[in-house]
Amino acid sequence: MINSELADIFEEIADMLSVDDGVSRFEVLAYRKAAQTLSGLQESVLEIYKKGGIAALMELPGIGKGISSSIKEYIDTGRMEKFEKLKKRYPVDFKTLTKIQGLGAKKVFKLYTNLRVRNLDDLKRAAEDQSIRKLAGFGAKSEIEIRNGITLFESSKGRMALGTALPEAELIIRKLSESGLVDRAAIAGSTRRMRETVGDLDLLVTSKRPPAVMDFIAHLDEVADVVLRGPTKTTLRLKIGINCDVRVVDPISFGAALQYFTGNKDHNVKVRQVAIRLGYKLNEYGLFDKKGRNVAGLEEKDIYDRLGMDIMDPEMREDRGEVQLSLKHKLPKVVEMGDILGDLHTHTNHSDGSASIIEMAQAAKKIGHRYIGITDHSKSEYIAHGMDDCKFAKHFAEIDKVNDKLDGITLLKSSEIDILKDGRLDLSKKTLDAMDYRLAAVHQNLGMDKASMTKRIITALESGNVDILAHPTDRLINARGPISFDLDKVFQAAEDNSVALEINGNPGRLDLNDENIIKAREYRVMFSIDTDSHSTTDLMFMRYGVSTAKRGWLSSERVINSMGIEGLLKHFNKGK
Ligand code: DGT
Ligand code: CA
Ligand code: CA
Repeated sequence: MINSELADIFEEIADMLSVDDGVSRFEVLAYRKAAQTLSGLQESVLEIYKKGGIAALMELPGIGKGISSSIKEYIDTGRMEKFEKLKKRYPVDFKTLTKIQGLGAKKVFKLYTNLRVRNLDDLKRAAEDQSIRKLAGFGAKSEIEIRNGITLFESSKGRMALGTALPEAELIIRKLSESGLVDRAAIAGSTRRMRETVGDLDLLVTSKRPPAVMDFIAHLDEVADVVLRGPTKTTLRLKIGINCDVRVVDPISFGAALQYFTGNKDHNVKVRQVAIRLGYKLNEYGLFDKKGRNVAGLEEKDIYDRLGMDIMDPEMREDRGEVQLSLKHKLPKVVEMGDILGDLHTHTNHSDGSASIIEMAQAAKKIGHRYIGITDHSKSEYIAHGMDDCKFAKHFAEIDKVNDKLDGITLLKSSEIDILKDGRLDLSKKTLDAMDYRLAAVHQNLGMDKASMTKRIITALESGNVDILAHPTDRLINARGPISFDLDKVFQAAEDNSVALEINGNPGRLDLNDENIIKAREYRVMFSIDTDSHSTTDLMFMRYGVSTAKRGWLSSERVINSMGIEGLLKHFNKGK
């Protein structure tokens, strides 16, 4: 969707401006904020602009006059003059290079001016022939980090983060639905299972006019190329850099096709084995008895019913034992969006967020939350404008003031406290005690060895001053691997010290991920599903967190933010 194109452009503008000492930090920040807003926005800016013009754009958080006119320029002409000019001046692929672990814009620029590194191939060469380590400010260690970063980047290439893929799939589905050409339309595949990355999109529709549907999708704005076109299946190359399979299926097969193309493949194999055992044949056209009669296929549920199984959420269809449990009617009940009563990890413009406290509270109320925890950064995160003890005193007073004015939602005072290298927290006991709860995270010195990192995290958990361990592994999807620590030891320490583990729903993180949730569930720990919002629109990331929890088979009883405010505060105050 155009949102991600624009977000990439603004991010790259920010990168290019940031290497120029003559440009103010605020201008750079303005572009980063805009990029952040756009990448979190679930509705297409093109639609927003069509409906409400520049004024509607300017209502978006962090989008001012200049940036909204740049958006308009891009919508109208497909180009942005400012970007083109900067690109001429810096013929460097900032977009790719800054994705490599260990490289920010400034370092990329240094590599360009000193070693003429313009793209990934140049970077590989420079890392291989050991010229990076000779540069001031780099060294052997950072050269190795860069080399590992390149490997990680290349191994993830081709799979797109769910946070980009899902809104795109939803946009195309909506366009198909509004076209008047289709009767039913659905997302299938890994996107429907809410896997953290997606290889290609799989869409299903029913239509009385399949050729017209194929024509329609081939001409969508989002399409770069038609890779393959058949009478009922078209494969598109989308501009965002991912393929999309669109299949037109017979209405009586819609449920069967949805079941089949949702997968995953191993789940399908197991379900098909059940069908065979019962004397049926199952494929994407339906469930058929021995005589070849179609006995189910209209709805997905009809198929599972007929096989004596309970239908499960798509997130659970990963062949992790769900087929066997479903046959015994013993599937666990997993957390749902409706269970979530609040968000315990959000930022405001008091640190690196773009919205004010009251704006965040109102936005949270609007989506049905009963409470929202404000967790602005602590001082060690100086890049994110982290606050010291003195600033926190004022900040909390401000939250109290806003809270008094609010109706129907409660603000909770907290912070995303930095866990220092030695495991200490970087705020005073007095500040920590003034909070309703304490969320802590590792942000710096990520390269520590396993034993030291384990000790560092456990020291923090044992301090008695941590209620939630935020984004525990600190990985960034497709960009940065997890920090290295002993998961079992940390989960045990979380159990011993009543620290909840976060499931960070920010689609760039999804941390803990499904596999780690499954592992952590073995311990008597609670979980907190949060968004790590940096703007009001980011609050919508909750669905990614909940789906990740579903993929980890987590029940709502294990989720602290499914509690009402009284229960939650009681939980935090236990043992104090
Ligand atoms: P992806 O695209 O790599 O993120 O993962 P999926 O799960 O979307 O896989 P994809 O697009 O290759 O196929 C979509 C679904 O179609 C897959 O989840 C299950 C079904 N499917 C594909 N190939 C087979 C197969 O050989 N056997 C069975 N039973 N199902 C298949
Ligand atoms: Ca797929
Ligand atoms: Ca596919």
